[in-house]
Amino acid sequence: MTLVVLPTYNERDNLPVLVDALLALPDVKVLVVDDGSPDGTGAIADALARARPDRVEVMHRSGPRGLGRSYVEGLLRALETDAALICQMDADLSHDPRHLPALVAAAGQADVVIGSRYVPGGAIVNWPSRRRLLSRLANIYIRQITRLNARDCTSGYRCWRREALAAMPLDGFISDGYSFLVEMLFVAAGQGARIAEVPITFVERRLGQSKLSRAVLLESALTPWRLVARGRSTP
Ligand SMILES: Nc1nc2c(ncn2[C@@H]2O[C@H](COP(=O)(O)OP(=O)(O)OP(=O)(O)O)[C@@H](O)[C@H]2O)c(=O)[nH]1
Ligand SMILES: [Mg+2]
Repeated sequence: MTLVVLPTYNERDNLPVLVDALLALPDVKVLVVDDGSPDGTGAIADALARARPDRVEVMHRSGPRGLGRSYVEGLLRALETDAALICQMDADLSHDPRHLPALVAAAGQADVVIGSRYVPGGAIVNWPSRRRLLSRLANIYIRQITRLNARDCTSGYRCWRREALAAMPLDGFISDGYSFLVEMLFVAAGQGARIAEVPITFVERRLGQSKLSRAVLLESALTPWRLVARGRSTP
């Protein structure tokens, strides 16, 4: 069984479409981690779970919201299930479920598979050139500092073998925003995980709003340095 963890914050229009598409795939279950969305995404997720209790589960967070914290809680819960593969993806329809079978297939030969915009065949639809440049530069920056090999270190579309995920000390992670994704790859690579990439077409969200703030961007700029510093201080 493959379990897909979906962090949500104000995704009321996107979540039902995404969950429907995911449940159309065989052997896939969904875990929604909602951060007390003011737009009522949590209640919509509950309704989806009531309709398909065998395949949809919802966690409701309270307290400070955060993508990283949501992932920690969701992934730890995912590890309590019998899922052999645990996936993560954005809930704003930027990550098309039609790519999921390719990620799952590649996990036969890898510990983590990245749905990648920056390998041959990958693409981005509806991003202005400024946003493309920012993402490109972010990846060059991260690769230079962390020495990670992956082309797309910031993609949130991934498929993990459960053993690789279980080996990571998720509780001890230092980042909370989007850089949580970079930290996951960095820790996995440090543990010798085999990292693979398969091309995806990323489509910018059409509904709802981005949560990319200045604070999140700053954290993303600092995290690679903090990761290598920590890497040097622990044997
Ligand atoms: N649980 C939780 N989910 C979050 C939080 N911030 C963002 N998300 C979810 O994380 C995913 C990615 O967030 P987005 O706002 O789409 O970020 P982005 O893709 O960089 O920005 P856009 O290009 O504007 O979509 C979406 O499913 C969001 O709902 C948060 O604080 N808590
Ligand atoms: Mg998005």
